[in-house]
Amino acid sequence: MPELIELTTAVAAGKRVDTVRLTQELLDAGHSPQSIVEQGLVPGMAIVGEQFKRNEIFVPEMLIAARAMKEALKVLEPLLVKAGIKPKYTVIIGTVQGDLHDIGKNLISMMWRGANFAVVDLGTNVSAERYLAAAREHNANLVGLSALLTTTMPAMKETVRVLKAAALPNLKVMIGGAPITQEFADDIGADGYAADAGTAVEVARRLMGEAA
Ligand code: B1M
Repeated sequence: MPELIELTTAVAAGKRVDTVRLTQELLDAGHSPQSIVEQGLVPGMAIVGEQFKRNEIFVPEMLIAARAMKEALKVLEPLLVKAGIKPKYTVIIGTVQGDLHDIGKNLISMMWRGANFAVVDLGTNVSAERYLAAAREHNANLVGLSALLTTTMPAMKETVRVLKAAALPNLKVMIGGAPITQEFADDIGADGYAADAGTAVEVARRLMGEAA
């Protein structure tokens, strides 16, 4: 039976075929999809980040690791997203303007779908105006903003400002991403912050007035 650490090593090395195989084998061995993501795949991307910071690898290697992770998430997605009854809440999600990182955002999107939210995913590099237009069009209950770069945190602040200025009834705004903290969320007036995908479900439910 494979160990989660083998999956971490495979994704960090960008070994797509091994990553997908180990993901399936861990599932078959009884590991939950959540534990595979949180204890297998995410630590692999953290290793990649550290290596990049130390100039041991460069953007192409990061991309190859990201591709391996995405393939593994395709295996897990149907299990994370249960076929549910009609969703009660509509949420918009996207990565803020200037930021192209989408793995964390995709993970939150999957978890929210699994929690029976209707999710409209705007992708990456989303301007404040696009978030607002989508919130209006879909009569959204929640807008989720993701940012992975310290340089795109100002775009997050601007998006929160634009959404709050529009004063759409009952619209909540939630933020997250590696450089984001609760303190930053409080500073820019976001209604909620979550550090990871599991907490993102709890926080979204709480913002909708549901028990987490
Ligand atoms: Co980039 N990158 N990257 N990158 N990249 C980071 C973020 C970095 C920390 C690496 C490093 O230096 N150690 C660094 C940012 C430094 C900083 O700003 N302080 C960095 C850099 C510098 C860059 C470039 C500028 C590099 C360059 O070109 N010189 C460039 C920027 C491009 C751009 O966006 N304009 C760049 C490019 C890329 C790739 C395209 C090669 C690739 C992205 C591929 C893709 O996403 N499709 C990439 C990758 C893979 C990474 C790392 C290695 C991994 C990111 C990831 O997917 N993590 C990353 C290092 C790291 O994070 N340790 C790094 C796994 C994912 C599951 O975690 O996204 O954090 P994460 O999501 C988590 C939480 O943050 C949270 O929940 C998720 C699940 O637990 N969360 C939310 C996220 N969004 C949320 C929203 C919520 C709630 C929670 O509510 C709405």
